[in-house]
Amino acid sequence: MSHTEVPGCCPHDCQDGCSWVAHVEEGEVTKVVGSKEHPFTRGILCAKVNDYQTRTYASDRLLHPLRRTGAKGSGKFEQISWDDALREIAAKFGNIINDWGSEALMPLHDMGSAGALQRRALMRLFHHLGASRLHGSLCGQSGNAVAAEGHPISFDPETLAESECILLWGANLLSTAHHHWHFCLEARKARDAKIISIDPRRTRTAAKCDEHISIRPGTDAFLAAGIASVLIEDGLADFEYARSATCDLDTYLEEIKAWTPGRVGEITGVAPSDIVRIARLYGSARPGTLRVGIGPQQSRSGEVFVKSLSALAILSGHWRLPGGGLSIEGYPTFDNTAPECPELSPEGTRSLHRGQLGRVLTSPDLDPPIKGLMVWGHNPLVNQIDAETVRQGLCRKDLFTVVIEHFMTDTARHADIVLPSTTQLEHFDVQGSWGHCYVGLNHPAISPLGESKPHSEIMRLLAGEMGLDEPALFANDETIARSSLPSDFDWETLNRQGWLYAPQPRRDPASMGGTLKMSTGLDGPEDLDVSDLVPNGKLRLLTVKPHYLLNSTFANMPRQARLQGNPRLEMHPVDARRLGLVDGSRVVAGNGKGLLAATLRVTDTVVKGTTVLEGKYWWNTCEDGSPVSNRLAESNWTEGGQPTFNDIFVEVSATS
Ligand SMILES: Nc1nc2c(c(=O)[nH]1)N[C@H]1C(S)=C(S)[C@@H](COP(=O)(O)OP(=O)(O)OC[C@H]3O[C@@H](n4cnc5c(=O)[nH]c(N)nc54)[C@H](O)[C@@H]3O)O[C@H]1N2
Ligand SMILES: Nc1nc2c(c(=O)[nH]1)N[C@H]1C(S)=C(S)[C@@H](COP(=O)(O)OP(=O)(O)OC[C@H]3O[C@@H](n4cnc5c(=O)[nH]c(N)nc54)[C@H](O)[C@@H]3O)O[C@H]1N2
Ligand code: SF4
Ligand SMILES: [Mo]
Repeated sequence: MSHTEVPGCCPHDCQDGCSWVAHVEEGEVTKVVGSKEHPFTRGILCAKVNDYQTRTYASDRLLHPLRRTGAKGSGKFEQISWDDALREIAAKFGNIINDWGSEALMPLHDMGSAGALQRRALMRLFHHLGASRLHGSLCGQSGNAVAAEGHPISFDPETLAESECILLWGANLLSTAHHHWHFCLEARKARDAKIISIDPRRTRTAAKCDEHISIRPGTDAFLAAGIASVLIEDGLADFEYARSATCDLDTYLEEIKAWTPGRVGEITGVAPSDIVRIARLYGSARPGTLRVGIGPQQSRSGEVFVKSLSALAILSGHWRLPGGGLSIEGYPTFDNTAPECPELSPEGTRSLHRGQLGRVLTSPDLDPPIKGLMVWGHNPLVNQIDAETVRQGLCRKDLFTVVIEHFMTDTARHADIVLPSTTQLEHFDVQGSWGHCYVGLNHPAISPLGESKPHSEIMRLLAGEMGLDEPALFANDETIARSSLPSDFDWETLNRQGWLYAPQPRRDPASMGGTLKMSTGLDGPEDLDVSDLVPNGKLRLLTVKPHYLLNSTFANMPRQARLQGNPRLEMHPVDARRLGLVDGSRVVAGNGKGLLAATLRVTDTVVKGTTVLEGKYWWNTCEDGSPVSNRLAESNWTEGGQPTFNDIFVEVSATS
């Protein structure tokens, strides 16, 4: 019996960037196992991905090109050949360019796959055609905006093991990046580190921490200011370090002075004695670390949140030591942009924010309007803000949409042409990471199922069909992959092993030459009324990452869907009592924009005034209403461009 083991990596949007080994028996993948040698993966994949082969072999997998036959969204399609699909797409794109100009074409991708080939390669074609470019992100954009001002927000996460106090600030590691938890445990074991969760929910992670500080969402910047004021009061601030790194320490100190633990407690809901205690623990650790998640960035206070934590980390001086400072992301040496060949895009081509699809597709002012859209690795109808506007945009009769997918997602249902994409077991790819310092490489374990194709091949075929002759559009996979790596990179080891450690040098705030701004622009305490934070009597709806799903990926897989369970809204018993709602009943959360249907779970694990939906479900998951929270979200972005997914305020009532 033939047995092979093929090194590969998980393609998904996750900071752990695992490496795996695919076991192939008689040409069929029987299991995928986490790589034992990879220092992050340590032999274990997560509960979402540890049966990845069932995704590849799923009976509802898309295996042939499809053409829409019913209304957009109806899900009615007919099977067509690749030749017909390519001919039709080439002709439509050609006509759009002739009639409306190249910028009327929009490519749209997110992190369904993180690979240089699966995510990036197709952009070569669009850049060469002069299509609208993309910028921005749906994720971590507040952190990116603050990093763009010069604030370091990352270091090698393996050095977390050297910390003496880790504040997991809005980061639910045991669900969202559980391999990072190893390094917290190492710090606990070797240095007796205290691990503290600051989160509006007692998450799986909070339950394993030394302490959980429950906080009102959106008030973290005040807590950071309160902790800073205690550091100053108790002589735990490192003014010398802060002065060397920044240009406005005095303004910051003036700003912080007013934020006494008492005042901060009123706003955040955190007891003043806890604020003082945590500040002392954090301030006297050598070093202390802020490990910060993405969830709290997804509201209008996103940038203030990140800035205030960066200021706190600078004030503490913890950046002086490895493992100390502020850690949101982590990167290997890997150029994500190069495989896209951005130089092919004509100078002056307009750029569109990838997280504003609803606005882009429906705005009467966009000139030229988008007439041709190609989406891959993204399910915008669930994941983009103001999903109803996205739906209206995707339903436009004059919009030609191509979706490249594994499954008939809500977004794919709105396509004119659906193209079947290979899964990670069927194609070659290479990827960086946004959580650690390893590059990953993926070998195909089996040939593509059905007529599915890798995206790099789709690019080459489409370029040929369009009669283009730019050589970059016909580059082979290895050439595209290697464009993301330095020329002296040890390709041979990466290729054989499937991963390679390639850390970037540690960059701390002091290395910025005293240019950083610490001041966070917080209003003074006298200007703030707690009741301003949540409109009268309403609850803030927080959407948090599901343990068994990856955003909306896997929501259609039977095992993951069963484990995740039906959509639930969690609510504190005090709120439930006030609203006359009982555990287990069907409820609707509503606001002026829409309704969300779910089952109520009454639990004191969530902070009062908040209701939590764990998960991204497809539109038609429940018979009595949709559980898509973005249907209730206004089209809003922070100044730095982060969609404010968590600024949804709702009334919750029993289903009548
Ligand atoms: N299992 C699983 N893993 C995933 C994903 C997934 O969908 N499922 N998604 C991946 C992606 S795309 C991302 S971006 C990462 C995200 O990883 P995380 O940032 O860890 O995940 P979130 O659930 O968005 O937010 C983390 C925590 O922030 C808390 N939070 C929300 N608002 C606030 C606030 O105002 N203040 C504070 N202090 N806490 C707040 C939430 O209660 C939540 O427990 O996870 C990745 N990994
Ligand atoms: N309300 C609310 N909205 C949010 C968030 C939130 O917390 N709350 N989180 C935001 C965040 S942090 C993020 S990152 C985004 C995530 O938004 P998306 O990136 O849209 O996330 P997914 O739901 O995982 O959708 C990825 C799609 O890619 C497909 N896919 C996976 N692998 C491949 C492949 O190899 N080829 C192709 N063609 N397709 C593939 C999957 O089937 C899936 O449909 O959502 C954002 N939206
Ligand atoms: S989703 Fe994350 S934790 Fe799970 S296998 Fe992939 S990289 Fe690892
Ligand atoms: Mo994300």
